[in-house]
Amino acid sequence: MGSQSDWATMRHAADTLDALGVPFTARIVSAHRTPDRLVAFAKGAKAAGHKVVIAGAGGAAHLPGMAASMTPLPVFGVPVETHALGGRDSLYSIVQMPAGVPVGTLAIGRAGAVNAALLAAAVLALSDPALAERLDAHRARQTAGVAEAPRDEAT
Ligand code: RP5
Repeated sequence: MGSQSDWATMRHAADTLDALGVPFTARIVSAHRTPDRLVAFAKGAKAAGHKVVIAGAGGAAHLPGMAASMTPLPVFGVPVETHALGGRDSLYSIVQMPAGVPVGTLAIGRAGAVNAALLAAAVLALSDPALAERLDAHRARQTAGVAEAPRDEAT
């Protein structure tokens, strides 16, 4: 993620990966404030053993696209919600990549962070049958948790 301030959003990706038993590393890598760290991370990500990159950033959110330009790994981008523009700035900064350098762009905020983790897990599950089973179980629990009718919220 681009900043400590992104962690409130990106921790939902981390929590989801934890729940699925997917190991990960969480790092602050700013495209603007720590560009050398970004280059080192992105260029070394595959050799370091990473399989998928989830990049969350807000505002002028260049992190996912720049990371994608320097690694052959799949990159999923999470637009972090911003005070100034509600995260539309983040979304537009991440989603409209030029043809040839893809970033799989998710929804703004928590939903995007959770779904980035689920997508990353789905990619990894293609070559990990045990993880595929855990993903199926996760989906089944989610389905079972949806009530057939609404109830009044507790006050
Ligand atoms: C981006 O700027 C970060 O991804 C963050 O969402 C945003 C604001 O960063 P802070 O000023 O809160 O560190 O680079």
